[in-house]
Order: sequence, then structure tokens, then C-alpha cells
Amino acid sequence: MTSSTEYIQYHGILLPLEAHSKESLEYAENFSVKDTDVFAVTYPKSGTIWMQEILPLVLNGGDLTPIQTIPNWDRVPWLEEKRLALVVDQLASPRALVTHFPYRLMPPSFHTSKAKVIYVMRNPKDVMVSSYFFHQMAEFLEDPGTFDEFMDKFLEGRVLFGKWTDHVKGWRDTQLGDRIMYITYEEMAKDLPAAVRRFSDFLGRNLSEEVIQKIAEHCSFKTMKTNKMSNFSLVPKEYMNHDKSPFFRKGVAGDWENHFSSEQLARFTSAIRKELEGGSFSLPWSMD
Ligand code: PPS
Repeated sequence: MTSSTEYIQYHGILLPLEAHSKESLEYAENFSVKDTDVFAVTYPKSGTIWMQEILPLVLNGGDLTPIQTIPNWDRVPWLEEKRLALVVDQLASPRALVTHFPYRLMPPSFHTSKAKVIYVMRNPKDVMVSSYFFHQMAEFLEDPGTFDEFMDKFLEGRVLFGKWTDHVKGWRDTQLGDRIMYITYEEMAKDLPAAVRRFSDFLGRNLSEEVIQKIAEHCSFKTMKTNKMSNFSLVPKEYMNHDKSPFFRKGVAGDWENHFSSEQLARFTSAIRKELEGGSFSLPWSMD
């Protein structure tokens, strides 16, 4: 098997052909969202696979069967990816899905439904670092070039799913009211049981403290890294080469400090601030 590094342009954003196709995007556009569906929405590298582990457990009361028997991409599929059409009929109810789509690309049926959304945001500096290493290991993505070159691409939005700032701004400014909850990767990393409790409340699950602790334990970085249904070890090396950089790389907040020079930090901070100027929300982290 060989992989290719071809991309598809879709309404101004870049997607890898490895997982997306014209048909999968049409399928997403016409997807019939149910009122009971739950979406975890993330800009890439913000905690997607983490949510694919957490959501089924919150929705099913802590039964480990799905995370131990179904690969993450089929258990909680991406709305935009090719796999969805193949597994949609086998999804447990209520259905959990993930998407990297910007708000403007969500299908019409999503807007008229009562489906709920958990938007996970991560410090863009750590997103960029995580993405840089992911581009080294994912053979179906372009070589990221130098860290400096990749930073330019990231800030200009010449990366998968476009600009980080457009993604967070779009999902902050929605008509979804109490259908959406916001959480950060950093909050999840700091206190996972508290995050699981918030998910449980938001989704009306009323989980016991014992179940919340169990879910948090099974969704820790350490445990997930060894779960072959979630750590991408089932994917052939031609597609993902964990020798170059493991998918479960560090799993911490603040790794950017090990990679940014002071000049890069100034450039990055100024570009992000400029993009968010005059916006309706402020970032929960200091950008300096
Ligand atoms: S992707 O490719 O967009 O689906 O990637 P995504 O899952 O959004 O992000 C990958 C990063 O999330 C980290 N991760 C975790 N951190 C803490 N705890 C848990 N349980 C966890 N699971 C995944 C993963 O390690 C990537 O971050 P980095 O910084 O590269 O380690």
C-alpha cells in the first residue's frame, strides 16, 4: 500500500484526499442530523481523538465495549470523512460524531435539528506544534518544512481546515444558544473528571461519581496511548509512521515553550491578536 499527499479544496479549505472525497463531502452536506446527535467539534489537533473516547462512555454510562472493540474512526466518525457512509447504520444511539468543519459548512439539517455540540478549543501555539509533528508522521500529508515555514502556513491558513482563528470565531458566533458548550483542551488536561462531569450535565446523563472517575481513568493520555482501538497502531506504517512521531505524542498543555523562539512567539502572538481584534470573545490563555 502506498499513500499520496493529494489535497482537495472545499469551499476555500484544504482537506487530505486520503480521508475525504467529493462524495464524502456531498454526503456530509446532505447528512440527516437527528435531534439526539452529539457533535464534538474541533480544529485539528485540539482533542478530537480524546472526545472519540470520552463521548461514547458518557452517552452509554461507562460501558467500555465500544472503546475496546471499535476503532475510533468508526466509533465516532468524522462528519466529513469517507468512513461515515460505511458505518452510519451501525452507530450506537444516541449517535456521537466529530467534525473539523467550520460552522459555515455544517449541513442544513444540523441547523434545524436540536443536536448538541461540544466545541473543544486548544491553545493555538500547542495546536501548531502538535500539527507540525503530525505532518511528519502522517505520510498522506505534505512535509511541513521547517518549523518557521510551517508557522507561516499555519498563520496564513494554508493548512488543513483553514485558519485557526476563523474556526474559533465561527463557532463562537453561532445561533445555537444552549445547544453548544465550550471547553478547552487545557481544562480537560487539568481536571478530566471535572470535564467529564460537565459533559454529563450538558448531555443530561446524570452519571454517578464512580462512573465519572472510571471514564476519566480510561480516557487518560496514558491509558489511551495503549488502546489499540484509539492509538492508530492499526493503521499501516505507510500512512502513519509512529517511529517519526507517535500520534500520542505528549498530551500536555504548554509544549510550545519547548519549540518557539522569542521572535516566533512575538510573530505568532501578533498575528493571532490581529485576527481576533474587535471580536466578541477573548482567549482563555495569555498569548505571551
Ligand atoms: S486530529 O488528528 O486532529 O484528530 O488530532 P486530535 O485528536 O485533535 O489532537 C491530537 C492531540 O491530542 C492529544 N491527546 C491527548 N492529550 C491529553 N490526553 C489525552 N487523553 C489525549 N488524547 C489525545 C495528542 O497527544 C495530540 O497532542 P500532542 O500535543 O501532539 O501530544
